[in-house]
Amino acid sequence: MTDFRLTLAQHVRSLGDLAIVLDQLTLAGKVIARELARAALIGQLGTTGETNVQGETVKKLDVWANDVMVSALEATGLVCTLVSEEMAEPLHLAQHCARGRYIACFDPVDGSSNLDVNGIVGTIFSIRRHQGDGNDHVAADTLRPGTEQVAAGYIMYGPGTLLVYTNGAGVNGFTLDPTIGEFVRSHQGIRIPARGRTYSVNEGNSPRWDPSLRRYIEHLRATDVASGRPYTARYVGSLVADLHRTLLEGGIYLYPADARADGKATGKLRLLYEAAPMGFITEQAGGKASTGLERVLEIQPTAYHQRVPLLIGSPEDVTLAEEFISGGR
Ligand code: AFP
Repeated sequence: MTDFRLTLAQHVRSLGDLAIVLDQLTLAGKVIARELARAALIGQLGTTGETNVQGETVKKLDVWANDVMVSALEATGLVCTLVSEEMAEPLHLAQHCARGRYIACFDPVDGSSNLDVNGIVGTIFSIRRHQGDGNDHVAADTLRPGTEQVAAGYIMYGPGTLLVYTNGAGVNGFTLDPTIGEFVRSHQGIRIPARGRTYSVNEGNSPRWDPSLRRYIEHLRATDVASGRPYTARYVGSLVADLHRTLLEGGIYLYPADARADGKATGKLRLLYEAAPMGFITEQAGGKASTGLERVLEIQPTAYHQRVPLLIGSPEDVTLAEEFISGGR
């Protein structure tokens, strides 16, 4: 007998105009998934030869997917400000601000260093209410803490295309069934285990870490059967893939601050469209997201492309990491 499961469109139906925004994001996800699947055949791999505002090499698909996201959100008529990793300044759609109700922050293709090797990448999005009452663009309206998000999610382009989102009422995952073109619920009420057995970090950076963080990772690698150690290391280099595994299986993902002088001293990941949305999703699944010293969702942003250290995952694992970093262990 056919198993009729809930589609994403049905799941968001009661969310009013937010449903329209989420629906357009799913459309963008389908279009991006299709392009990724044939990118090597249509000349879409490789770089544009330019660097973005973060000084990173821009891939052709970064630019292309950014255009898709902008078009999809613009078409809703409900989003008045768009902040993207691929745009130095926010795109302000003044014509939508009178009735524009939302600010969208997104990373169109996160983990894009995986693109040319057919690795897993993702799209991350964060939606907040536009607090302004007119069509003026006020930075203070866009630079708001993650606690004000009304929805956040990611689309993971792996063997299957999976959309995971929260609107503050738990976390659900929907897998794209390409035969019917619908995201169908595959992961209901995702809850992260209180503790895991896996850590996920770019250990190549360890010489530049604070000694407290090196001690924490050494602690995870030490054998202690009673507390489930040693942990196993897993690192894809794509936040979406590494966080998705962490959400389902538990453990911790870290991109800490390190001592480089190239702008990464405060971490690598971007607050508005990486750390804050992933923090919202993880908290909604029962986990924690921290800089090591404070809750990510409570950070007051000061710049659109601000970077923060990120420790995210199972609550007991993140709490232990915080204890090491704050000097309590
Ligand atoms: P890219 O999109 O430039 O590949 O960056 C991906 C990312 O922001 C995040 O998805 C990864 O977890 C992290 O950076 C990987 O960074 P490293 O390559 O420095 O480990």
